[in-house]
Amino acid sequence: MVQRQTDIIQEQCKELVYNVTDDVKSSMAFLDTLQEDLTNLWKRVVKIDFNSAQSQMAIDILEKDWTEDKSINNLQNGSNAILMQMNEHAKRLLTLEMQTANLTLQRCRGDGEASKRHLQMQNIDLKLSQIDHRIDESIKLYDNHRKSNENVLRVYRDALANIARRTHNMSGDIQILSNAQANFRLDMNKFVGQLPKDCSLEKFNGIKLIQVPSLGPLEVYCDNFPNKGPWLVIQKRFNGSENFFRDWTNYRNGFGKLASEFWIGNQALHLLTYKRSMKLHIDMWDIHDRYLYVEYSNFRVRSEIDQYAIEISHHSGNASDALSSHNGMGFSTFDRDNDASSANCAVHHTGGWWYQHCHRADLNGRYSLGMTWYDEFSQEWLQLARVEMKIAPHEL
Ligand SMILES: [Ca+2]
Repeated sequence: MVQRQTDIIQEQCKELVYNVTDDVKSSMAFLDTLQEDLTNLWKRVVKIDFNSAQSQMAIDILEKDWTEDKSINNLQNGSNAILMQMNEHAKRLLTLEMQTANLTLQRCRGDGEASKRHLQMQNIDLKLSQIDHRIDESIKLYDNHRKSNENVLRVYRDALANIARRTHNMSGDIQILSNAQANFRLDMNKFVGQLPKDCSLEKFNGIKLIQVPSLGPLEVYCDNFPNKGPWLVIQKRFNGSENFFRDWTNYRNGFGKLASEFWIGNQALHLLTYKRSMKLHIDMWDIHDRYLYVEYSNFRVRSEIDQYAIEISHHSGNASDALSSHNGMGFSTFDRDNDASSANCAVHHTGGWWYQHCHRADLNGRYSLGMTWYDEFSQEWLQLARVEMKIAPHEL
């Protein structure tokens, strides 16, 4: 843009200079013409002077002859005619002098115009030099900006190239990690797939890792007592160290420690029992350390949609069947009242259980005197100090 404006100004200046130069040339030619005219006039004046001098000589001769010639009147007339001619010459001379003066005046004016144009040209030269100076500054500024922009652009391109390199390297790392993760997942699935689905192959008591369908690997406690196992322990209490007065979510997910007191969780219970029939064995020791047990050859827990309702039947054992009366009941916690009572049995008995109206067995009730079993054989409520609930596949 600056370059274009500069070109336009230079063109205008050149045109102006050309015009002024033409004017000066015209003035000089005009002056030369005037000079020539003056020279011609001067020659004519000199000629007139010469004629006047000759006329004067003729007059002198005539005056001399006048004293001798009697026809003086005729001479007088001739003299008058010559005087008239002289007057005419004088007039023409005056006129020429006036014309000369006018020409001189015009020449002076021409000189003034030339000076004025000379000053204008000087001003134009000054402006041109100022414009050149500004153009130089603009060009320098433009160069500086261009260099600065080029530097910024170079830095930006370098940064972009670095990012591209790093991204490329990173994408390689990501691919490696992704492959490693996929391999790990395959290994993990393979490993989990090889895990047992229960404790049936375990020969020793302890914490084992099994595979629960739809849940994945799960640590459980396997127990070889009694000898009709091995058993997968779903609940254990023996010292009241664990709080069993918990909400629905806690009972769904399970709580406690496998090496101590715990509840395996209603969701795991459902997934372990809903596809194949399991048997439930319960070991009980009352506060007098008397051992009792019951066993149900059919035990199943329904899904959460069915409130983890219990299905239980086919009792055996040295304690009577107190749990079949809970058959079909949904699980209840203090925040989910699924019992058959107008009261909230979970709140009333500070536990979570398949309460009905409210219960004949409450193995998750308050540890101190609330953990009970109604034994019809002895027709008494057993006050339990220790309980273990455990399951095993029905076919064993
Ligand atoms: Ca109720």
